[in-house]
Amino acid sequence: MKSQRTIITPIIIFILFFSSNSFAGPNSNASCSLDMDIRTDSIEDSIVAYKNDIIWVAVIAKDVYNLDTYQVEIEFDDSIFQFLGGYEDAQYNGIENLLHKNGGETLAFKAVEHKPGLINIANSMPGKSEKLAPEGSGIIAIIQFKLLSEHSASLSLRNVNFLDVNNVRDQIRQLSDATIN
Ligand SMILES: [Ca+2]
Repeated sequence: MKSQRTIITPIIIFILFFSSNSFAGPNSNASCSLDMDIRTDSIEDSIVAYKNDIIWVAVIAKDVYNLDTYQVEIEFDDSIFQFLGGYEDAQYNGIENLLHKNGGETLAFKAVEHKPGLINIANSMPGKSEKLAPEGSGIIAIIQFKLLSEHSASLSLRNVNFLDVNNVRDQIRQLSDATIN
């Protein structure tokens, strides 16, 4: 009995150490939110809009560290929102993607409606450069919707993953949803 315990204890310690380690990467304190008004610098988590309005929603990453790659899903009621398109940034409006902050390039930005009511967003920097990978906060996608109804409804973030230059993945737990009224 005693010998069994001496074997099991180090295994448990190893599992605890390993699992806590794998959940606490460099972006474990980062967060992600939706800004319903891209014309202002502050984050508006709700906006008043009407049927047939076109709305531009920014996806904001906050407090990232050496961000290299991200994946984000937005869930919505497709009887209220019609997905029109997704963009990496809006440089004509002076809005630059966070990954471009240090002069880096991006590869294969995508924002597609994977199935009705679920948009899948992904973007990445080619190569691995700590110099180019950004710290801090900024826009990581801009999504355009048309409103099909007058009902209030929400846009929800889910399955948000940030990867740093060493491919360490953090699933982002601090997610803020947004609403239209
Ligand atoms: Ca804003």
